[in-house]
Amino acid sequence: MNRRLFLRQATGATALALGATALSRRPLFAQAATATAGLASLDFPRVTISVDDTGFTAPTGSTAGRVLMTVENTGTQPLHFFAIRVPDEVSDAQFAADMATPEAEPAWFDMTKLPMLGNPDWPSPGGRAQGVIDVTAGRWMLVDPLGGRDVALWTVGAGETGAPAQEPAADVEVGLIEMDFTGLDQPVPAGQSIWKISNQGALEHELALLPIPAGTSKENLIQMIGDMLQGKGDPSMFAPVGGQGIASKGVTSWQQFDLTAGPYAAVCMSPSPGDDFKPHALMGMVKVFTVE
Ligand SMILES: [Cu+2]
Repeated sequence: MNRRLFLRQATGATALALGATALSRRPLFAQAATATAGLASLDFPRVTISVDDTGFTAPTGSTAGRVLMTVENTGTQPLHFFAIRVPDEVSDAQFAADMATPEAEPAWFDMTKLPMLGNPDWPSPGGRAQGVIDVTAGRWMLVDPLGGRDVALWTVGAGETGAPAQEPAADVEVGLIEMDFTGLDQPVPAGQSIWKISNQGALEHELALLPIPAGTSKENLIQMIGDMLQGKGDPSMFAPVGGQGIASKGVTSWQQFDLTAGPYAAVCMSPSPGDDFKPHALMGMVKVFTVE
C-alpha cells in the first residue's frame, strides 16, 4: 500500500510539513499516558489494534457493537490515525486497485459522507490508548495521515442483537461542535479518567489533547499551529498525549486518559473540505483548559 494517499483530505492542504518534520522530532512536552484499569475493568468485547512504525495489524473475528478498543503503539514514533468505513459497493478488488494507485484519491473517499469511528488516538511510542466505541459491521480503513504508515483494513462482522450495551461512567463530558469544545470550562482531574466525547455538531470532528506551555492563549496556539503547518516555528510543540480520532456527527465514545496536572489544549485538526481542507483548529476549534 502507500504512504501518501489521503493526505490532502486527512490533514489539510497545507499540513504536509507537519508529517515531514513534527513527528520525527522528540516532543518537548510529551508525557506518558498509559492506561491501567478503568475501562478495562468493564465487560465489553475487546479488540486490539497493534501498530508499529510501518503499519497496522488489525484484529480478526471482530463483531459489531460496543467494544473496548486498545491501540498498542509498539513503534518508536507517535501515532495519529482515524478509521473510516469503506462503502459496501466498493469491492475488495476495487479497494486493492485503489490502494495501488497512491497518486489519486479514490472517488468514494469522502470524509464528509463516510462513517468515521472516533477511535482511541495518540498512543505514545511503546504505550497504548484505550476507548469504548460503537462499531458497525463493514470494512474500516485505518489511516495514518501524518506518519504515513501503510493503510490497513479492519473487517467487522454483524454482531448479535441483544440488550443495549451499558454506558461507561464518565468523569468528564466533552462535546464537539463547530468550532469549539464544550465541557472544558472548569479544570478536569489529573490522573486516570474516562471522558465521554460526543460529536454534537453537523461536521466530523476529532479531539487531540495537547500539553501547552503555561500562559499560552487560544490565539497564541492557533497562530503556532498555523505557523507550523506552513513550515515555520517549532513543530515539536505539537505532541498530543491522547485523544479521539475523527468521528462522524452523532458519534459518542468513551476514552481513557491519564493526564498529569498542567495547562492543555483540546485541538481539532479535522479538515474542512469547504475551505481548502483547512484544519478546524485554524477556524477556532481550540480550547485551552487546565488539568489539576
Ligand atoms: Cu473539528
